[in-house]
Amino acid sequence: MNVIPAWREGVTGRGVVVTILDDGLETDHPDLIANYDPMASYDVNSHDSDPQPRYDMIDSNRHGKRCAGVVAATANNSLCAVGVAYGASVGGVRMMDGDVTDAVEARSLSLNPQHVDIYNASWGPDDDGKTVDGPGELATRAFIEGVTKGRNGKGSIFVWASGNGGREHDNCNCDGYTNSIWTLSISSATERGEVPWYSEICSSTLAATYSSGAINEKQVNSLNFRSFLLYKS
Ligand SMILES: [Ca+2]
Ligand SMILES: [Ca+2]
Ligand SMILES: [Ca+2]
Repeated sequence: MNVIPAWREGVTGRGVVVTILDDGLETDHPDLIANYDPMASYDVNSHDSDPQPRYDMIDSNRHGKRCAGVVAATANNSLCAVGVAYGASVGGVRMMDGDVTDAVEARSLSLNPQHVDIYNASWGPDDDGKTVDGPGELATRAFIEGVTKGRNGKGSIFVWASGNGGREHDNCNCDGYTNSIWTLSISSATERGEVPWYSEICSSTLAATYSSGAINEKQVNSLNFRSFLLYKS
């Protein structure tokens, strides 16, 4: 990702607060605990302040932790990975592990907007190649409030995944979250710089970054730490 020259200039994400709107976040993960920010975290699904994921046998709620690690896993601790912005503070909003209603989305998108700088989301309409949908009334209001009043008036930053419906020929232009003027829509590239099988190609995409490729290419790889311990035992 050509990120090392940025680190050398001292740009590590220090002073920046990111929250991951997803299926939860392992707050005590050994590679996240140092950068974990409770003020950037909430559990919308269970109405409490702890976004710890719900564990099951197939570790289905690992995506939020995975995103948080890519952003802000701790550097130089001889553990796991290094986040692109390893100096950033990171929190998680648990909101995918239940019905994702307009109210759930709005609550997540408006968490502590004077503290959180960047909201990272990878959800939206079904990636089935036939659903055209976008944010409802409450989520739309949350976007507008965020970009006009968040970050003390500088505007909240909403980063959006462009979608995983490539196999179904889904098109991210038909996704009202990625094509919104209030979000930055980010696509992915394989380690060889090619379009991955799941990727959706559309004009609302602002940038692309490396992510998992095909089975014989590099993947973003992770388990929840507690699940990892379970598998090892
Ligand atoms: Ca909880
Ligand atoms: Ca690490
Ligand atoms: Ca899609």
